Amino acid sequence: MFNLILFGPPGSGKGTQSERLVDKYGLVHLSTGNLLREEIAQQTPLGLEAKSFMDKGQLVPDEVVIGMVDSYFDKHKDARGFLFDGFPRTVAQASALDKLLELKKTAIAAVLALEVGEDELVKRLLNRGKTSGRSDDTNEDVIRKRFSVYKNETTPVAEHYKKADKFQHIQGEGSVDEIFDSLSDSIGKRMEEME
Ligand code: B4P
Repeated sequence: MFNLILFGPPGSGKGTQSERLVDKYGLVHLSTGNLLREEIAQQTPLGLEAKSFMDKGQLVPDEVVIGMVDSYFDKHKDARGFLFDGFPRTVAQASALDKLLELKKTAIAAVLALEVGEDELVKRLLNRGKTSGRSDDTNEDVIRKRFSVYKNETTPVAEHYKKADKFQHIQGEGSVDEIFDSLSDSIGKRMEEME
């Protein structure tokens, strides 16, 4: 299996690039943000709980997210590999993911981190908010809150993978095509190393 984590702050292009990468490499896309928004759309109890956190720019509790990932794994037992988008977002989620992958006798192959400046991120998210209907993208205070949560709770996840020498920075500003090419170069090299 080839398992990849796309890492980066809100609005850095994880969702945008993931859609293309899963097509190119035949990976299963696991976006916790998308899964949570599906739960909200279906008005499930999990979705209603998640919405109260997401609307404030906070993270959804670890146990909720980890449970959701676990059942997604069960539904995709034959996957050639996963692309994790927006997960893990805390060190507890990263440890849980290590354990889930260990049970499948596999591990993370690479963590690619999209680097984008904060002003550009705010611009992208407010712009998306005009058409996406996402309540977490329309209010600049909520967007800033998401950045502070990212700094405090999610950046420690990078250390978790840097220790294992699996972490690489990718320039996340530029055209979607340019960034896709940089990501593909890194993935290609990593796949060769693993052969
Ligand atoms: P997510 O759905 O993961 O979304 P995101 O971080 O906001 O966006 P992403 O980086 O995917 O940006 P995108 O490509 O769309 O999270 C939403 C919320 O869900 C979180 O705040 C949290 O509450 C909750 N949540 C999710 N996962 C969780 C977890 N594991 N634990 C706890 N809570 C969790 O790009 C953004 C915009 O930029 C788009 O409009 C796009 O068109 C544009 N764009 C992309 N690339 C561009 C480029 N190169 N140039 C210009 N614009 C670009």
